Amino acid sequence: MKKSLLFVLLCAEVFAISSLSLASTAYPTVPGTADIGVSVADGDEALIPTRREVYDGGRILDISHRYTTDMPAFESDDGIGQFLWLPKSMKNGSLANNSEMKLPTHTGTHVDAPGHVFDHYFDAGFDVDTLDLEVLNGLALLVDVPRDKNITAEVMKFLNIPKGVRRVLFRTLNTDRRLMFRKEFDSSYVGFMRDGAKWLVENTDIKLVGIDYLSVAAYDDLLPSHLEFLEGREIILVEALKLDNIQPGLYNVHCLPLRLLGAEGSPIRCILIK
Ligand SMILES: *[C@@H]1O[C@H](CO)[C@@H](O)[C@H](O)[C@H]1NC(C)=O
Ligand SMILES: *[C@@H]1O[C@H](CO)[C@@H](O)[C@H](O)[C@H]1NC(C)=O
Ligand SMILES: *[C@H]1O[C@H](CO)[C@@H](O)[C@H](O)[C@H]1NC(C)=O
Repeated sequence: MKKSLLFVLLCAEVFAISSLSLASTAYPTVPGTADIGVSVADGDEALIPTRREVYDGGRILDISHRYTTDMPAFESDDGIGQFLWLPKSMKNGSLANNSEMKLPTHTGTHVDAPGHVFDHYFDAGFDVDTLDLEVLNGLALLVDVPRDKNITAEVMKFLNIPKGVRRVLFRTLNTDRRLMFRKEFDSSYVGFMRDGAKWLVENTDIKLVGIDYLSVAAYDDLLPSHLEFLEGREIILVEALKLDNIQPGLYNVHCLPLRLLGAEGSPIRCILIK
């Protein structure tokens, strides 16, 4: 098993090198922050908040996308639009600022629960509150997928992910194309074709499937791939991860959804720790 894991890492390395130059424009610019906050002078000092993608000298990597009005929404050209309001503000005489938010649960970096595509699971209550935190937290492999294909059974075989690997973050052409930083939804994103999803379910121990655009399923196999993954109620899908500028390899992943009773999706904060 060790030997084949090494092989995966080596393969991943090769693809990483080819994608490195494309991804290197991602930082230090922090997309989506231009319209948030203005630097305010407080006495002599300017108050400028820090926004980061990595913490502790690179040990902790934030792989969640920042929620912004211009982030893409599924099948929309307009982005997610306004999602925050400030019904109580200090400027308006309130003691504190209290904002409200409204957004679809499958927005930005998010998780899918079995009720997403199975109505009887939804009715039975298989919501995001029932997802296994052990699956969502632990050793994870970040792999680079060949850039010229969707994730088919053939691609899954080629990736040769060893038995025993339970969490895999699939980095694809979506990251190189910076699709999550574009307001317009793009249906040509890379995702799992049905046979790729089925192959993963039948031939691997993977229980957490992470991907770098709004859906793990390719647009052409949207429902079939979701059905393959979620039918067994063991696999957790984490979508729209931000995987730019990270070396492929093993990390500890930590993903925590909100405990939304009755919801088949939830925004999720995911980080990697080296
Ligand atoms: C301030 O309060 C008024 C009255 O409740 C409301 O109409 C207005 O929208 C508020 N303005 C802001 C900036 O919250
Ligand atoms: C992946 O599939 C989508 C349709 O779901 C297609 O538009 C796209 O070109 C495919 N990507 C690659 C790299 O084959
Ligand atoms: C909170 O209130 C302050 C002062 O009224 C205002 O400048 C600020 O914009 C408010 N906070 C947010 C998050 O809008």
